[in-house]
Amino acid sequence: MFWIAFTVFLIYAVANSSGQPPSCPHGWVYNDSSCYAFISDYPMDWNEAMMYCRALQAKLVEIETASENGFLRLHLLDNKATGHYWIGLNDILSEGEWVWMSYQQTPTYTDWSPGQPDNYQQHEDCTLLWGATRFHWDDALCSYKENFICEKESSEGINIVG
Ligand SMILES: [Ca+2]
Ligand SMILES: [Ca+2]
Repeated sequence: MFWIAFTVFLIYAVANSSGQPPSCPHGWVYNDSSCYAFISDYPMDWNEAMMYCRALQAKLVEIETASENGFLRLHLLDNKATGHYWIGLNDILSEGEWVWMSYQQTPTYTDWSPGQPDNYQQHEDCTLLWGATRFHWDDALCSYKENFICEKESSEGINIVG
């Protein structure tokens, strides 16, 4: 009996010793070195959402890979999220030239909904994860009040000295 208990303890200890646990602020969700806040209680226009994330030392989410995109969509679908979620992609400066907000970088990965971006009525410059297409992307009016997602780096592996 002792050995069974000891072995169980060992397996438990080994399983939990693989580095520091990823660290995100309370209420944020961890994935692959980033922390995400899904904010649906205070719908905001695109600019307000960007400022709100900034105030949290974060940015409006920037999606660089299919795996990050898949994680976000799955999280929304799993949680039966409704509405739409702003992301940090826009073509405000130059129509049709989409850039991620923080470094004005052209996206290397996109996941537009069928027929999007359509710049409907020549006024759609901001991007959201569109509930109607299970959160594939759509360009929309920046002034719409929508939910949004903030992203920041997790504190995993960062040693605070002093
Ligand atoms: Ca990202
Ligand atoms: Ca559109």
